[in-house]
This record gives sequence, structure tokens and C-alpha cells, in this order.
Amino acid sequence: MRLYKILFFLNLFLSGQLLFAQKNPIVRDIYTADPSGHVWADGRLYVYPSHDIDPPRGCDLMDKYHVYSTTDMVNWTDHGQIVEASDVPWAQPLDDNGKFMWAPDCAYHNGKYYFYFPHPNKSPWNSNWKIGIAVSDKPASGFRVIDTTLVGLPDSGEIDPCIFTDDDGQAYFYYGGGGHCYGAKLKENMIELDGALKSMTGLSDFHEGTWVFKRNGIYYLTYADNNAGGNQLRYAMSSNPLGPWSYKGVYLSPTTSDTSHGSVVEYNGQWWAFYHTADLSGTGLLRCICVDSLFFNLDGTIKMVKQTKDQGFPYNNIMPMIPGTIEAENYNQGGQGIAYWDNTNGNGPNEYRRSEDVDIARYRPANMYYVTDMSLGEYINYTFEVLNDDVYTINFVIGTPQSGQTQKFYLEFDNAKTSNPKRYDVSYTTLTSLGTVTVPNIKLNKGIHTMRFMPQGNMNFDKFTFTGTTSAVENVKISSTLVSPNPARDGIFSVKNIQINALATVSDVSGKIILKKALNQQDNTLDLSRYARGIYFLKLQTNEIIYETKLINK
Ligand code: FUB
Repeated sequence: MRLYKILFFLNLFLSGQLLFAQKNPIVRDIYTADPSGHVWADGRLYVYPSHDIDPPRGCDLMDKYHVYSTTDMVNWTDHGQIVEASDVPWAQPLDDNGKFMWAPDCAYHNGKYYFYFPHPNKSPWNSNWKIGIAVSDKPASGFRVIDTTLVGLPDSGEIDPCIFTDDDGQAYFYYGGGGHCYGAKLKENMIELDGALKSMTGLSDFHEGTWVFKRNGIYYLTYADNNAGGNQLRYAMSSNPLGPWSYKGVYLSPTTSDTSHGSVVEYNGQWWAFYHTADLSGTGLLRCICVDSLFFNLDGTIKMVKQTKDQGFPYNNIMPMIPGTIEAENYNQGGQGIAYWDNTNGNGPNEYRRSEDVDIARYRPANMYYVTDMSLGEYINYTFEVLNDDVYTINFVIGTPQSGQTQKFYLEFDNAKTSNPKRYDVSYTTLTSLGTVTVPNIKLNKGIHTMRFMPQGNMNFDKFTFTGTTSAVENVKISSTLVSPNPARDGIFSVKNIQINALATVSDVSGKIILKKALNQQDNTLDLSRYARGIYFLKLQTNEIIYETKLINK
């Protein structure tokens, strides 16, 4: 057992906290749904979900909200129960004794945390929803339900409260259900609407599950639709927190649950999509919360979220682009059993990603990191974004260190199992001249995919390159005049003629990405002044074309 694992279990023992290795679903000991994610001033990301109780009875037995938090998206702390139906002073017995503690949200204002939850206060439950509020001075404990419900709302069928706080500190309240979505400002006291509810216009096929967030000055409203094959998550954008909204599309396909409900939050520079599935129970009424990376296009629209289930997410959350090259050592993050399986047969500490199990060594003469010491039963996952529908050829730079032997690997895409997958032969080569194994005819559609690499024996694996049959050649242009000055003595490069937004990715000679930046006409500089002198590689991605060039940092 490696040292970090011992420390992990020691920490678990000493802190007495329940930690979950990240694996979608992220909570596995109770059923949870409707996750609302928030980052508070203590630097933790908190999630406030609802709680499905087993055995399910419609959605009516939901009760006993728990709170979860993380600092690394990998280990989750269950802070325990914060509020239950029997704490609600204005609740009345309902005809069918349901608990009906549905999708909640939480807000912070002036030193206090406000937990909002929908609950019907009389029968029939489906037309008498109120929004209850519990208040605490801590984010995950000490909540007390106040005597009044949110002031200014009618008795109605509207559920799923959402509170968005703008940069100026003004809080907004949203809720909705059954085709209607409303919003209004909240007063300073956070328990009263400041003005009449306004209908949120411009949404398409709104059902429930409102969530509002802001990015680069633009407001986003996300929600679940009525899609018959399982609800999807859709979104709209606006320059105003109360709309009118401009509908943009679907960002999460149906999950294994027939309902859908999500939230979107930025944490440590990466955006995340929370949602729920029924993967744990197999029944849509006993749900489980999940999280995956969320990415934006250069125009601010949202890319479809890949539901990774147990496959992990891109290393350092930098999504590799295909056509292109992925270094073997930049396999997914997420740990053993999720992003990879390693039989821990290495001969010493890794030279890169030191705390992880996958064996990585460095071949110094070529300044090359490579994955090594592989054995039967292992796998490594790579998630990437394919820019064009195409039939791809993948060239693996790889060799087995066992003289006179041939080893094999096979591949799996997007968890699709086949009973007799094609195996590819890997011959003996030294590290100085690793061989190339070509895998043709891989049909991939535009979007995010995960490839699982499965060795059948020991190999040294450096990298792999996807080349498209039709699109790659005209889509990648090598341009030596793209940047000036080049060489740059002060490490500051300007990218010429940027007409529209473009995404710049700079890697060092080992293939490690050191900088990722969106460039536009106002800001077209790349600052490498704090990096060592030498050669770097720039990939500039516009909507249609990828430009590549060398950068010389003098
Ligand atoms: O969880 C109960 C209800 O189902 C929520 O309030 C809706 O958003 C849907 O997820």
C-alpha cells in the first residue's frame, strides 16, 4: 500500500468523517436527487440535494435533507441531516401522509445561510406548495426552520426554489413547475419578495428545476424539460437576471432517471454540472446525484455534458481536442477503479502524477514521460472532445520491453462492451525508438467521448494521435507566421489577426499543457515569461480550423 493511501485511511480514521472516493454517483449510502451546488467563503463546494426514501411512493416520501461538501471533487464529506418535515412549524398533516420535501436550494447573505425548500401546507398537495426557509450561521449545520413561508408567493403548484445572488449582492428568487417559471428580486431580509413575480419568457418546453448562474457578465437559466424519453436539461441566456431569455438548447441528455434536475457551478476555475440519475437503484424514484465537468464554446454557449459514470474526467480538467495527440500519462483523473485500474506492480515512485497508481517513468534522453509496467487486467481512460464527425485512425507510439515477445491491447469507446473486441499487436522496441501501432476505422461523432485503453501485458506507452479521414487535413494548418515576435525575448507573444474568439493551448516539449487561454481582438497575448527558456507548442483553435506553430521563448 502506498504512503498516500495510508495517509488517506489515517485521515478517515482520525477525522471521523465519511469520505467517498469520487465515482458517479457521488453519494452511495442514501438516495439523493435535485443537487444544488454552491461555493462558500470557506473555499469548499457544498451540495444541497433532496433525499428519496426507500421504498419509494411516487416522490411523496422525500424527507431529511443532507448536505455534502468537497475541496477536490474526489472526496465528499457527508455533513449529516439538516432539516426534516417534522421541523416545519407551519406544516399540516397531509391526506396521504407524504413528506414532500422536494428540491431545495441554499443562499448566503450577510453572514447567514438560508436554506429554501418546497413543501405543501395542505391537501391537495400538488396545488398548495409553499417555500419554507431554514436559517443558520453555518453552511451545513445549525439550520432552524422559521415560522413564515417565503412572503409574497401565492399557494400554487410551483416548486423547486432557486436563489441566485448577483455580483452586487442582490438576491433573486426563482421557482416553477408544470410549464411556468417565475422570478423576482428578494428583499434584504431574504424571506420576502421585493416586487411582483415575473414570468421568465423565452424558455422552450420548461418543466421544472430552475437554476440560474452568471458567467462573463451573461446570465444562464437552466431547467428540466418534458422530453418523453426522459427529461433533458435545457438552458437559455440573457443579459438580465430576470430575462427575457434566449433559448439555446439541451446540455444534458436524459439520464437513467425519468426526472432531471441540475445545477451549474464554477469551482477552482472549472465549471461543473450536477444532475441526478437512477444508476444506483435502477428505479427513477430512487435517485442518486452525479457531477461532471461542463465546458463552454467560445461564444458562451454550453457544450453537451458527458455523463462519465465511472470513467473519470480529463487530467487537470483540460479537455484534449481531436484530431490531435494525447500523451499517455495525461490519462483521466478520478483514481483507481474510475479513471484507471492499476495492479500496482511498478518498481518505484512515479516520475509524474506521483501520488497515483498508474506507473509513469521518464526517459531522460528524449525528455519523455511514458506509462509502463502494465499487466493484464489494467485499464486507463482518456476523455477528449472530437471536433468533427469522422472516421479516425489512431496511431499509438508504444512498444513492449520484453525482447522476443508480442503483447496486445484493445480499446473500448464510451463504455460500449463487445464480446470479442479486436486486439492490436505491440512488438518489442527500445525506448529510443518506440514503434507505432495503427488502429484504423474508429468512427466518432462530434462531441465528448471516453476511450478505455486495455493492455494485456507489459508495454511502454508514450502517446497516441487521432487523424480524421476527411476533415483533419484541411482543419489543421501549420503556420509559422501566426505569432510575433517569435522568438520572444521577454516571453510575451502576440497572436496575429484574431478576428473571432480562439482557444490557445500551449504545451511544453513533453506534451504537458502549461497554458490555456481564450484569445480575442482585445487580448491576443500569451505570456510565457515565467516558464523556462526553450521551445513550446501552440495550438490555436477557432470554430473551424486549428492552427499549430512552435513558440521560441528566448
Ligand atoms: O425531487 C422531487 C421533484 O422531482 C423535484 O422537485 C423536481 O425537480 C424533480 O426532480
